[in-house]
Amino acid sequence: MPTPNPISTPTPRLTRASAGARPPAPVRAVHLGLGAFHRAHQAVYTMADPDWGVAAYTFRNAELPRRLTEQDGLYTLQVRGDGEPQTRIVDSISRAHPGGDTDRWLADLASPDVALLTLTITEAGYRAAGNEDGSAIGRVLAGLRGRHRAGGLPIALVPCDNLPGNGSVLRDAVRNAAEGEDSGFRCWLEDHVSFVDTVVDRITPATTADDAVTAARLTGFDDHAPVVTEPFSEWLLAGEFPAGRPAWENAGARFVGDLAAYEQRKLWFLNGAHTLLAYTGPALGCATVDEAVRHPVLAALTESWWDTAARHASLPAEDLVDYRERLLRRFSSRGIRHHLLHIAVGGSQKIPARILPVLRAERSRQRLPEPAIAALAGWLIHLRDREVADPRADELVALARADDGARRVLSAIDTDLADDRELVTAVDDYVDHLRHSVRSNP
Ligand code: CS2
Repeated sequence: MPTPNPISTPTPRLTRASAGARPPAPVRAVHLGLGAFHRAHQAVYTMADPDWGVAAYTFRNAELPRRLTEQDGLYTLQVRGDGEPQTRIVDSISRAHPGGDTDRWLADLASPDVALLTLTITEAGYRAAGNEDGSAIGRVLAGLRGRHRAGGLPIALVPCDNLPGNGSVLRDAVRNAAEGEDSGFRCWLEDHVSFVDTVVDRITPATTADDAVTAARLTGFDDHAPVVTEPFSEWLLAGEFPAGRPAWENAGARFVGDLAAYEQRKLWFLNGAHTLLAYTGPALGCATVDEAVRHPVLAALTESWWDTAARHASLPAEDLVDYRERLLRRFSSRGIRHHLLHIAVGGSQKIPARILPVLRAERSRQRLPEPAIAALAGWLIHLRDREVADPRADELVALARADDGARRVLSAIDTDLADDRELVTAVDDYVDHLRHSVRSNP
């Protein structure tokens, strides 16, 4: 890596030649959902095995594949703890493509060299109707159909989104979408396509313009696609890789028999607290996670959420104590500005995975857990007052703005909870409580 250039010389654009990086590795893995998280997580694990290159696709962002292509797939990862960021040039992406490059997508998935497909398509991506070509599942199905026709070598599908049982969710979505296809293809799907369960973890906010300036200062390269992330990273996987896989364990990935307890810990403790803060923090004037956990009211709500979740969690109490301490350190880090409104996206998919299992367990014991009620009340305020990004936005906003909004919104995600009058009243009261807090914290 060259030393940063003096101001007068132009900063060289980051490419394999300028960075002295190895040539792109042969493509053996395909990724769908190229964004910051894939580049801070799976792509970094894949770097640990130089025999594996990734062809990464995105349907959301036409600009990013163009920028990455100009940089031969390279980008700077800035790992921000509390001190100066550590940088690393990531070189495992061999090619980046816009999702509209259908011929390339089909060719990659049909290729005998390709052994796996990883996905980060958001929680909502798994619910979209599969047989329309525009949905993520539709595209996966088209790719698998082509692979079957091209000889049908086996492949592993590795979803990396925060859903309970993400491997089974993907399997069901793909198999449902394949209903009506010929039985030869459907049998092949059963026998030759493996669906791997995963727990993924690395807090990775959206990149800002300042990040490119910092990347240039620290590396001496002009990088139009940098990524910022935290030091912590975890990847747990359970399932088969019938055509092989990179040695991800060399970068710390763990292959385990059963993920359920870890998945619950991640979804309830980390993601659940995120969702709680995403909907209550803005009401108390906080914009980011680190600001929120420094606010005394929100810090107490977070601890109370963790105490409540711990009553129903499968892992031993000591494990959870350590996990909570570490989470609090991760959330408080000033190195990362993780915007609450970003986490607030897609509540209809996130709340059922993160908050409702604990709430139901508490209601079955006749308890009204304040933090879960606060999360629902905050969501209601969000639906009423803000611009909502959610696959069910239109429906939810209309429900939230009706007279008995709390009951109606709950009925959209869980009809039993909507019939729970005590709960609905508690949520309504908490909306008033949060609104009063806004007035006292302008
Ligand atoms: C966050 C996650 O935006 C969100 O919903 O809760 O992206 C979270 O930062 C990651 O799961 C951390 O691994």
